[in-house]
Amino acid sequence: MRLSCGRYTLNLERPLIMGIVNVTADSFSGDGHARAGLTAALQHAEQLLSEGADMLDIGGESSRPGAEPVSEAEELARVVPLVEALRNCGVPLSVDTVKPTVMRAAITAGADLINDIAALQAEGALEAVAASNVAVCLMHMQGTPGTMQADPQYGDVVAEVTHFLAGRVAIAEAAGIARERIMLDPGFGFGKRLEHNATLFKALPQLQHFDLPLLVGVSRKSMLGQITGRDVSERMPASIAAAMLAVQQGAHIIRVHDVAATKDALAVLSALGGS
Ligand code: YH5
Repeated sequence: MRLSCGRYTLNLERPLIMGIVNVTADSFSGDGHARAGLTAALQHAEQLLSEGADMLDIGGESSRPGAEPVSEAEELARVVPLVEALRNCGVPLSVDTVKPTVMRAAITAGADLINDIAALQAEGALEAVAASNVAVCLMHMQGTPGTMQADPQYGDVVAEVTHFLAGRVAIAEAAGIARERIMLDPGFGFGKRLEHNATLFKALPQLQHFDLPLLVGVSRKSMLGQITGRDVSERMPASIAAAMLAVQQGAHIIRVHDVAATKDALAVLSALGGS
């Protein structure tokens, strides 16, 4: 399996680690100088690269349940300088955004992948990606980040997620985004209770039927807190276990906070595991 990803063609025969880089503090002070948020994010990115991240996912707007929305200007100010600073870091750069203006600016600045939790449903998002050669991750979400965890409801969660993703793939292809540029993500925690997440997780092999790369993001999420009773600061072991299971179930790319630990676990899985 391969993914055409901006300046890169990724070979997905081995699982790849996507390291999470959040730029969430304000990037600019009143006098226009970059502030702590940007410097901290750049340092964090460099740390993840030194730990062996295969790609970085840069996000300027938190999509955690109930998080505050960020203005377009603020998101641009957070994301674009970071992409520019990292564009020659040697690995593909993903940008986690739902905003077409941010997509276009990030692509111009050097992004190779748009990671859109809204699966290009915003007005102008399909066109922003189609006009480039970057890859896109199409993710399933029920509702919006502000309210998605209030009362998620499904008849058949696997059927609904599969149906949604199939529709978005068809729309993306019709808009001119080649299949080679598309990957899929069931969106763990996005409008899903623990039972929905567990059902979907066990159904990951069924999502192989798209014959598209699968991205899985479970690192530190509430579902792991519910399973273990641990606070977010103590969820690394649970995150590693879930990431290894995801890979065994067919995930090609795992989106994680803890790159070094995940890399060790993947090495053990590769040496001693089934695949
Ligand atoms: C994802 O799954 N997730 S942002 C709450 C947490 C910890 C982490 C309560 N962007 C995904 O990581 N993009 C996010 O603790 C994503 N797939 C893709 N493609 C949410 C997140 C998180 C939320």
